[in-house]
Parts: sequence; structure tokens; C-alpha cells
Amino acid sequence: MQRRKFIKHTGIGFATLGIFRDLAKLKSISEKDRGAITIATWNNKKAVMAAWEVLSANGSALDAVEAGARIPEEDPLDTSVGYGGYPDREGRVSLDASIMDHEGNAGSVFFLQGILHPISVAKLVMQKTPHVYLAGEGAKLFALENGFEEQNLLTPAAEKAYLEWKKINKYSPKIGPEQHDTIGILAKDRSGRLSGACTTSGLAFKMHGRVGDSPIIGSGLFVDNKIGAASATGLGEAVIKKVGSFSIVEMMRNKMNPEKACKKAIERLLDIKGSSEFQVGYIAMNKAGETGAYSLRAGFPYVVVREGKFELLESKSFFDKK
Ligand code: SD4
Repeated sequence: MQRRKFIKHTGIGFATLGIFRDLAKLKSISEKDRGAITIATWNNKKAVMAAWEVLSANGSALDAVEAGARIPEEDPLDTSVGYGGYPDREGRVSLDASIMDHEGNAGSVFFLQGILHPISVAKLVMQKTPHVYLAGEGAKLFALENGFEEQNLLTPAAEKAYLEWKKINKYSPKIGPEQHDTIGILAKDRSGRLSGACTTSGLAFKMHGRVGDSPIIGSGLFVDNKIGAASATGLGEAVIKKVGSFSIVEMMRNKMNPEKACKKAIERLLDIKGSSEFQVGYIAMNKAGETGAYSLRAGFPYVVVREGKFELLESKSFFDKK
């Protein structure tokens, strides 16, 4: 009798405990889901803080990534993005950018010249046209028609660097640590919506007309609101060949966590010629709000803001050398 009573009680005890455990689990998941998060490539602290400002005011992930991407676009000291970006080998600055929202809408501009905020033009391509990509003169015309103004994006410092490069004039579009800053930025807002943006002036002293991975949906950026989002920086040609960001989201669909998915995508680059020499870095975020990154070579920092808490992190890499 006593024994039966004991079993009965402990049975109830365990069942109750189980319910509490489940409730606690549910609570922590929903709290995590409510949390707003943003992650960006390199030490783009100002950019993620700008994105965070939008998220903390209950703004959308889309507006957050746009606000974040605009920061390096207008920073004259950032030599890989927008104003201040190094020009191509003809001395002209040309910009690539892409954006995606939580509904899977996408917009990009390729080879855009003379417009300060390619990310905002890309957003308008997404919102105002039935298209995804606008390139070159057409993209510029579209921007001008929509109130953007033309301006010279070549800063004196970038021109000086170009003139120095010209003295040697060796065509080897650099992808060393010093020429990186392209921003890929992902965000999840408090309604759980995911968006991403990617913007760049591309490789320093590239061929006129060269386009990298950043504006190519699936390569430089991919967002699937049900699964997660990813973005890339580094040698665009390598990222394009492996459709990097899309592959990361697909791996997350198969339940891989963001860091592992980035690592797998990096390993896929190894069969590309020269893979021990160039750099690629990936960042990713899944629907549950987990973030991760991985790079081919060492020296790939990235930044995260999770409900107001800023972190500068160093990604793990396949090769130890920078
Ligand atoms: C490109 N992925 O155009 C860009 C370059 C880059 O930091 O990431 N630079 O290939």
C-alpha cells in the first residue's frame, strides 16, 4: 500500500516536473524568437548599431539591414563599400548591392556608378519594379528617376591609392586582409521576420564592368524566412561558383547550425584553384536566432547585436594563416 502510494506520488511528481520542463523550454524558445538580432561581416560596429536602433524601436528587419548597410556606404574611410571605395582599374568607382526581405522578395543593383546608396536603390528595385536585377546605366537612370542624386564617389584617398597602384599596374585584383570591409548584414526583428543586405565596391582595381557575388541572390546573400539567412564577403568569383549563401541556408534547412553550415560552405571552396590564397567569409543566422560564421583564412571578425548586447567575434577558419 505504502509502496503503491509512493509510486503514485513520484509518478505525479515526474509528470508535473515534465510539464514544467516543457513549459520552461517553450518559454525560452518564444523569448529567443521574440528577441531582435543583427549580425554583420567584419568589424562593422556602427552598422550593426544602426540596424539595432531600428530593431529596438520595433522597426522591420528590412529597414534595419538597409540602415546598417548605409553606414559603410557613406563612410569615406571604408575602402570596400560605397563612397571611399577603391575604384576599378580605369579609376571609376562601381557598386554592387542586394537586399532580401522576409517574403523572399529580392532586389539588386550591379555596376552602379555615381550613386551614394546602392542598397537603397536595390530596395526600390525590389519594391517598385517587377524585376530583381538592374545593372549599370539602367540602374543609375532608375535611381535618378527616384530622387537619388549623382555624385562623385572617388575620394582623394582612394584616388591616391589608385594612382599608386597604377605605377605598378599589375592586374591582380587584391583580396588581402587590408582590402576587406564589404558588408553583409542580416537581421531578425521582434516579429521574427528575417531580412538581409549586402553592399560593396567590389575588388580594388578590378576590370571595368566586373561584378562580384554581392548583388547575386543566392551567392552574396540569401534569406528564407522559414529557415534563416546568410551572406558572404571575400573573393566574389569563388562565392559565385559555389552559390555560397544559398547553400548555407539549404544546409540550415537540413538542421545544421549556422556555424557548421558556414564551415561546410567554406570547405566546398577548397577545390577552387588558389583556395589557399584567397579569402572568403560567411555569416549566417537561423530562424531560432542562432548566429555563426566561418572563413577560409584566419582574420575574419564579425559583429552581432542580440537584444542590445554588442559583440565583436572572431570567426573560426579553415586555414590558420591570414
Ligand atoms: C566582391 N565579395 O566583389 C566582394 C568583395 C569583398 O570585402 O567582399 N570585399 O567580390
